[in-house]
Amino acid sequence: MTRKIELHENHPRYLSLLTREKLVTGFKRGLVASEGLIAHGRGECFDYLLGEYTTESARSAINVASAMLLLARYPVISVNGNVTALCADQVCRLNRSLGHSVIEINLFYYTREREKLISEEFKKYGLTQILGTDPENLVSIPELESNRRLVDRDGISKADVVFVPLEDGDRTIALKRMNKKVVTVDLNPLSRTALSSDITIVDNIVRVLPQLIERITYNRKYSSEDDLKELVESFDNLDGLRKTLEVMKSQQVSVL
Ligand code: PTJ
Repeated sequence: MTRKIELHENHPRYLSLLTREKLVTGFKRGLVASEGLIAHGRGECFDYLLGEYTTESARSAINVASAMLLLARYPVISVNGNVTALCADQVCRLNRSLGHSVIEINLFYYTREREKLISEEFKKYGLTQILGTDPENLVSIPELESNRRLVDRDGISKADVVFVPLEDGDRTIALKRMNKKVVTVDLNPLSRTALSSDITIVDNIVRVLPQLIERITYNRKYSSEDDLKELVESFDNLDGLRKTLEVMKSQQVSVL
């Protein structure tokens, strides 16, 4: 039976419902793991506490992330089912705006079929090369048991900076042990990924990507290499997380 829901732009939760619908559609199409729906629900809950907007701390983290990605020798963008369903088009735009990055598929709940569907989805947006799909080219991340222990020899394995939105904690910590710089997007400021990354953008991935692309374009044009280095070196990730928690706390108080 086909289910039909009508979304009206003037509904107070229009954007949230639209995003949820993208996830559900992605699940039905086989892009998203069933666990991805649960992960999205957790994200929605933190977004609600945040007030569903890009905070000052998130804006600052986005700016620093743009600097780190521009300075990177070999940046890799890691994608999973949720990221694909929500914003494959924006990920491709991000990749183009950087010009020296590559995209790699890394699935926590790995199936060959889902990997293939995700790969095809990215091709729809003009991407010709996607890493992580050739078994001959995969190498193990040391000390990591999950399915994501395998990374591409030409991708994450040789990256200096990895952009890993909606990442699981074990894997982020493993990437740090491999001396990678890690930039993440995670609505939960208390997750192990948020706490162990170099730059954590606590915001919804659908709001982050357009702003990150805008900052990359701006900083490439107007900031010197020294300006970018200064931005990265003076950034304090834990301070940003503390400020975000304060926003969540005051948000709760203001509605009571
Ligand atoms: O496609 P796969 O198999 O690689 O699986 C992807 C998921 C997301 C299911 C997998 O990586 C997973 O289980 O992740 P976690 O450990 O649940 O972590 C996901 C984090 O992303 C959580 O802290 C959520 O709060 C957060 N999150 C969920 N949706 C969003 C989000 N953060 C930003 N924007 C979102 N839209």
